[in-house]
Amino acid sequence: MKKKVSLIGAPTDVGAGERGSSMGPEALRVANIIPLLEAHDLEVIDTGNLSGPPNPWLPPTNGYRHLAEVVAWNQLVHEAVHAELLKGHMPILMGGDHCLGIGSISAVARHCRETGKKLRVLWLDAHADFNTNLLTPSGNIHGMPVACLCGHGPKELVEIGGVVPALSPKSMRQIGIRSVDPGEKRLVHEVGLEVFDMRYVDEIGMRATMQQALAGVDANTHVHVSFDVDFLDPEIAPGVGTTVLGGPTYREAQLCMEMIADTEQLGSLDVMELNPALDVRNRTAVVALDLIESLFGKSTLMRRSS
Ligand SMILES: [Mn+2]
Repeated sequence: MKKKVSLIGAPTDVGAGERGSSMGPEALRVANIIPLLEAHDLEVIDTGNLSGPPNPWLPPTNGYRHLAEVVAWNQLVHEAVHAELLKGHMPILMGGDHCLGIGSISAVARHCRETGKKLRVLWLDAHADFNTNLLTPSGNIHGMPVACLCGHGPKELVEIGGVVPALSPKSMRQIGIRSVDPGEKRLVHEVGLEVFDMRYVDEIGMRATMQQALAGVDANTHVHVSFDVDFLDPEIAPGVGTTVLGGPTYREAQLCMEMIADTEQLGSLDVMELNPALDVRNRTAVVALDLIESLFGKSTLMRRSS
């Protein structure tokens, strides 16, 4: 029987500092996400787009921008992702800005608790997304999802998964990080989050980095990938709101995805921060999809699959 994959569109940019990631789901559809996944022997169900509150575009209150809207969107995402997991489908959340990782990953963690699975979250991002309202320079909640998942943040977001913290920092590995605010850095160290930043990737290479990030993943592990498209070097992926120079090259990113695919434990995926308003002829969506195909076992090279 074919594996079933459910696409969930979350067209919002309420957590971002730049408008446009709300168009991300459609950009992925236009770049053919459905037929491309079907070509990898998957049954693809497009559940359509979630419908949440509009972006009021207001300044921060108490260090948060649009907290009520962010909460509403994350509750919708949490329920949608959890419902697909219950059906035995693999959810692919099409963002949307990365604040929605709170709803998505809290749902995956809840599902793992309910089914007795171990969880490994791979956070592919230029940013650690570990800000709090006291540390944040901007108030944009897309800089805070990992902190919220680990129990640091507003009650409404921290409690979305039913258990606090929704995620133990021990379950997460961050890869590709190259932009962290000073206060954020302190907190990341304090909670003991394992971060493979770009310096690390430069020094030991993507292969050894991924071997470490995937160490301990076994047949009872649910691997969740939270793919912020700004993980990639802006040279290949200009269509994001917060580009940071010095990200993984195309080949490095391919290797990263291929090594995740090799584990055969991918259980859910977020594709976040794709911003067609900043893109060039949808090329960032095309690159993101190319990498997603590798995550689903597309073999670009000469190896035989076993
Ligand atoms: Mn992010």
